[in-house]
Amino acid sequence: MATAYHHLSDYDASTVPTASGMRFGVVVADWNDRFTYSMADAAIATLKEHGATDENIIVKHVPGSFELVFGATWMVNEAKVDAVIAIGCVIRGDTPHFDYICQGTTQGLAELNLRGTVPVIYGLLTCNNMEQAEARTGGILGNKGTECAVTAIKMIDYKRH
Ligand code: DLZ
Repeated sequence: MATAYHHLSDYDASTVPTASGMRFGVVVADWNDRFTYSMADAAIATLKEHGATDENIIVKHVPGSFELVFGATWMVNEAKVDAVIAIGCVIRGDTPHFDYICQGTTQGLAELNLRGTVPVIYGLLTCNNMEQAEARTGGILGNKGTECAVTAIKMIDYKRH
């Protein structure tokens, strides 16, 4: 569903399995931290609301969104998590840099998913401006972090059944 019609923090809690015993990796890019930290906070709060414990939520930071691929790979290989939530925010500038970061990061995260072992959840905001990022990180469209957390729980459950 298009974001314009979908509030990112709205979901039916009765459809979400318990996250008790599930182990999550949260990789957060520090670029545009005003937005990425808000998404990470929302993701962690939602995981806990559904029963995840602090010791089962491993949070690590990377400098920018481009490093999310390495960060997520590390989580999969070394941290033995059941799912990874990759959180970043790229905002369009004057050069094509935006396109390269978005493309490289998206491709990398997609390739990790193709391994078919640990689901990697796409928490990368790709925005034309600050207003769009604001709207999706606790603004009028909710918080993308909440949506990512619910998706992570559902994907771990998918693997188990
Ligand atoms: C260099 C850069 C630029 C221009 N913009 C962003 C951005 O909007 N969001 C983001 O997460 N990261 C940005 N970066 C940093 C790159 O992701 C990366 O950290 C550097 O190119 C070093 O590899």
